[in-house]
Amino acid sequence: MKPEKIKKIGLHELYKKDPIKADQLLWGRIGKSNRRGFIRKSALAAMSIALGTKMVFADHFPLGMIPAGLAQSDEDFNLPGKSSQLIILNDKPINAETPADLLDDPLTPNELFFVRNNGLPPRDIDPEKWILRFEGESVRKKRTYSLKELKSRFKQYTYNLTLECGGNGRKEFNPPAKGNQWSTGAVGCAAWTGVRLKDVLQDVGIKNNAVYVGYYGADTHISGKADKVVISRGVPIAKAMEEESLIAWSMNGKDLPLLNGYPLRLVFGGYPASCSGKWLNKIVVRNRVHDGAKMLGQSYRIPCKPVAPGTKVEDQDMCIIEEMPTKSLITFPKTGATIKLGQQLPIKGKAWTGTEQITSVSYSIDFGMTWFPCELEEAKNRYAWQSFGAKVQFPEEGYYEVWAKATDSNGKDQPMLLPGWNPRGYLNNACHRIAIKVQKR
Ligand SMILES: Nc1nc2c(c(=O)[nH]1)N[C@H]1C(S)=C(S)[C@@H](COP(=O)(O)O)O[C@H]1N2
Ligand SMILES: [Mo]
Repeated sequence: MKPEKIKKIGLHELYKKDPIKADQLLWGRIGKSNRRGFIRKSALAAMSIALGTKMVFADHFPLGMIPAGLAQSDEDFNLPGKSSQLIILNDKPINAETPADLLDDPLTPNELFFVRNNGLPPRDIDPEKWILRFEGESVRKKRTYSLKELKSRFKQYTYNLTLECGGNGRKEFNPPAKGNQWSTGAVGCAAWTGVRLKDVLQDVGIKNNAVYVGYYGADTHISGKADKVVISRGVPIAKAMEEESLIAWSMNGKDLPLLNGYPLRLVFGGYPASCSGKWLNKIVVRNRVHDGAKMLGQSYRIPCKPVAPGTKVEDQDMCIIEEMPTKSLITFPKTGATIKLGQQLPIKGKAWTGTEQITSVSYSIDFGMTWFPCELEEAKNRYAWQSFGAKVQFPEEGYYEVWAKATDSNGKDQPMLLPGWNPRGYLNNACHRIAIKVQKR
């Protein structure tokens, strides 16, 4: 869209009318980093319009700066339904992560929950007309349900479920892996409400030969090709049948945000979040491992056997990621905090695992030589993250790092250094570290 056209509609109105278009327009012109980052020169014309007036001396405005006037008007320039504090990693498709210190809430607020889109969200969503289809070799008969029917026919459940992108932590791998350079923030835990996938599958009727469940969503391919599937992943039938596996329409008591799959999505806690299909409109029950987009090749797979960093691994030697590993994050204080010698430092964080629950968390201030136990909250349900905390004392002034390490009910804990390198940079569950400076009183 030409800048003249934006002016006619007005960016604010456009935001109200068509937030996705407005966002593509704005973020598409800002370039690839977040808006405190880099602006292309060509973006300045659009910026002037966004600012509501001509940007005098625009030619002199330094690259790498963002107009202060934009930084202030957070409400108008957010991703729809999202906080301006998310860090935008990619604008087309939209990918945004949550800084560690903003994951301190018991449940991640909707506006702070990360966004990982592989394509473009659907437009003109009418929840009244939303249909979910069931197909595939292993359904007894094809069936459809309206969103209304799902809500009225089945018992509703709410679980706290952690979603983490398989690529969370990718940024640290060396040699680097292509893809969104997530640091630590492609994770969140929300209270999801919906119906059990297994209840609906039972209602549909599935054959004994069912092996896998795959999803399709209403988002569209970045290429603009209408028939090209963005992503169609899924889970083994046993995972689909777990009590906590939901077809959900609500997050923390509210409608799903548009960017997190409004009006309907799958939620599989403990599995890579890529299994949790957004804008869900079709489920296929398969008599073999689902072979949809991003199930095959190298996507969401790791080498079946460990390899040396940089190794090229053939497709047939790559295995599908299932349970996510044990992980934790220090969410308070923010890295870089300074305290006075003699003061106790309260630390807080979250820990989660793809299997059952976390049984202990410990911290170290001497780079892993000695570890002390943290207090740990019980899991509300399986796959919910658990809060931990401790009060830390430092012996003398200087630079420290606080490290945290979680252990789950299978005895699995976290590596201090990067875990096994893999071509696409998945499953980095290395201990999280924050820097602390202790100064004389
Ligand atoms: N339809 C659809 N579902 C999707 C995706 C997508 O691009 N389209 N991305 C997947 C990936 S890779 C992740 S990590 C999660 C992210 O969920 P969130 O954006 O709600 O945090 O959604 C998954 N479900
Ligand atoms: Mo993901």
